[in-house]
Amino acid sequence: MIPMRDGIKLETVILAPTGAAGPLPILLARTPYGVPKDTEGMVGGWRAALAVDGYIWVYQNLRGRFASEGAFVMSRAPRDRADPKAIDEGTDAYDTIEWLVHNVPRNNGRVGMMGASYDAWTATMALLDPHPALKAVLEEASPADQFLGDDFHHSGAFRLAYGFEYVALLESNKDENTFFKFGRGDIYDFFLSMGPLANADERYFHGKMPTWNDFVAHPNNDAFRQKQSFTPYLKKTTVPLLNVSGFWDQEDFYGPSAIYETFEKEDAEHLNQIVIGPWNHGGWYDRGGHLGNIEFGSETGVHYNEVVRPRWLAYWLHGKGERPSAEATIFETGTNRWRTFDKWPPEVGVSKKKLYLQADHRLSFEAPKERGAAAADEYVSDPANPVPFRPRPILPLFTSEQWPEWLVQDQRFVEHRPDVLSYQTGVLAEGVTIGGDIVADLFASTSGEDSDWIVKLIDVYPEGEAAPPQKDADPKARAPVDMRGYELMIASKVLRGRFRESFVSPAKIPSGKIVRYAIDLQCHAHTFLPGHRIMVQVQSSWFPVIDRNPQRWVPNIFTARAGDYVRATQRISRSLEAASAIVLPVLAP
Ligand code: PG9
Repeated sequence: MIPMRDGIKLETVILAPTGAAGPLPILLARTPYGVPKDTEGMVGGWRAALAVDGYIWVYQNLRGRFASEGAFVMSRAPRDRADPKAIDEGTDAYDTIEWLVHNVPRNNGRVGMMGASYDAWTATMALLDPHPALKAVLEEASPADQFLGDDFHHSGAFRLAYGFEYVALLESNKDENTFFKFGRGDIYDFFLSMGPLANADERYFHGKMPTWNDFVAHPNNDAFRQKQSFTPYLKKTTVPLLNVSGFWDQEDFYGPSAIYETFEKEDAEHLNQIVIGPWNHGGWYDRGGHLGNIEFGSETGVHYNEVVRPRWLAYWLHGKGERPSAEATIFETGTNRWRTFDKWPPEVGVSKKKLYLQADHRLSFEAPKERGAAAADEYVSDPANPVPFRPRPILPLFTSEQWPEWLVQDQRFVEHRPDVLSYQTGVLAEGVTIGGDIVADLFASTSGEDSDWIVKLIDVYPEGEAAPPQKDADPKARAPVDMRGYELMIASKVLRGRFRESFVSPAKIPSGKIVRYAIDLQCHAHTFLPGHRIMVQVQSSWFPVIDRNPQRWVPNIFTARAGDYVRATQRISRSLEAASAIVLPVLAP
C-alpha cells in the first residue's frame, strides 16, 4: 500500500527477478482493472520477451479500485494547479515513482510507464509533471479525447453499447469488474426495446453511475469535457514517448494519433514517435498474423513484441543498443509491409485526391458532370429500424469475440438495405496506395432537424472462381477463408449533424437544405490492390454502437422522449455544384 501525498494508499504489487546481475529498471503500470493475481499474469505471455533484459514489474490499482483507497473517478481531469492539495493521475504516478525508486531494492533509478488503453492513459498523464526518474512512457492505445474520438463518443455521437457496458463494468462494484447482465442474446434487440436513452438510467442505473450521469449532464463538448481531454495540457514531452496504435482499434484509435500530433508540435529532440499496426484494441499482444479473416502475411504482433518494444525500452531504460530512430513505423495493409516515415501523416509524395460519388452508384476520380438537385440519391432513415453495426445477433461486447473484430466485418451484410447507399469504382487496373488522413466531403440534406452521417471507406476484394481445396493442407493451419467479394472497412466514422460547425454549441440542421459536412475518417496506410474496387457506403444509423439520432431537434438527446424519434428522408448530393466525395491521401508509388 504505497502512500500518496494526501495520505491515500494505493494497492501495488511488485515482482522483481531473482539473481539479476545488476540493478534493474522498473516498469510501472497503473490500472483500474485490478492488479494481476499471480506471477504468470505479471511476467508471462508477451512480457517474456522483456525478461531477457530484465525489469522489475510494478502494478498498481488506481484510487477507489479494488483495495486502493480513495475514490475512483473515470478519466479524472488534470488537477487545479492553484490548489496545492489537489491530486490527479499525474501526482499519483509521481508519488508512486518517488516511493519506488527509494524503496525497491536494486532498482537502477530509471522508471518506464507502460500499458494499454486506460493503463496507457494513466501512463501518459504521468507526463503532466514527470518525476525525474521517469525515463520512458510507452502508451498503447491511450484515449485522448472521449468526446471527439475514443471510447465514449465519436465526433459527439454517443457510443451507446460501449458506454453502457463500460460504466456498468467499472462503476457497479469497487472490488470487481462487473459485466452487465442483459438477460438476452442480442443487444440490438435490448437497446432498441429500451426506447429513448433516458430509459437507460430510469430502468437500469437509477442515478448510481457517476459517468452515466455525466453523459447526461454534458452532451456537448463543454468545459467539463474539454477538461477531461488532456491534449490542451500536454505541450512538450521531456520524456521519450512511444505511441502505439492499431488501425482497427474498436475503442481508442483516435488517442495515440492525437497524442502524437500534440507532442509533434514541439519535438526538436525527437522524443515522440509512433507505431501503427494492423491491430484491434490490444491486438499487438497477439501474434498478429491475421485479424478476423484478414491475413497480414507475417506475425505483426510478434514483430512488435519481440523487436520494436524490447529495443525501445532497452535503450531508454537500460542504456542498451542503438537509439530507435524511426519517427513513424507503420504497417501498410493490402501490400502487408512495415514502412517507416519521417513524418506521420506523411507530407512528401502525397496528393489529396477526391473520389466522387456518381450516378448509378459509381465512384470515380473525375468530378461529376450532372447539375442540379436531381443529382442525388435518397433513403429513409428510420429510428425504429436502425442499421445494425454488425450482423445480428449482436452479443454483449465484453463477453464475446464479436466486438474485437467488428471493424473488419464483411460489409456485404448491409449493402442491400434500402437505407445504406453504396458507391464503387470499377475494377482497379493499378493499385492505389493511401497514407494519412481520410476525410469525407459530404453534401447532404435531411427532412429532419438533426441527423447522423456515417461514411465508410471499403476495399472490395476481387470475385472469381473458388480456389480448389488444397490436398496436402496442414490440418493445424487456419482453414482458408473464401474472400471473394469481401468488403473490408479501411476507415469509417460518424458525424452527428448537430455538431457540424461546433462541438461546443450544437445547432439544428435546416430541413431540406443541402449542407456540407466534413467527416474525419482518421488515418490509414493501405493499398487497394489491382483487381480490387474501392467502395464508399453512406448511412444514418449504426446501432447500437452509436445511439439513435432522434432526427427531430432536441437540446439534449439523453433526455429525448420516444415521440422525438422520427423518420427522415436523406438525400446525398452528387452534382457538380454539391459534389460529395471522399478525399484520399494518395501516395506516389
Ligand atoms: N478502452 C478502455 C478505456 C480506456 C479509458 C477510458 C475508458 C475505457 C480500456 O480498454 O481500458
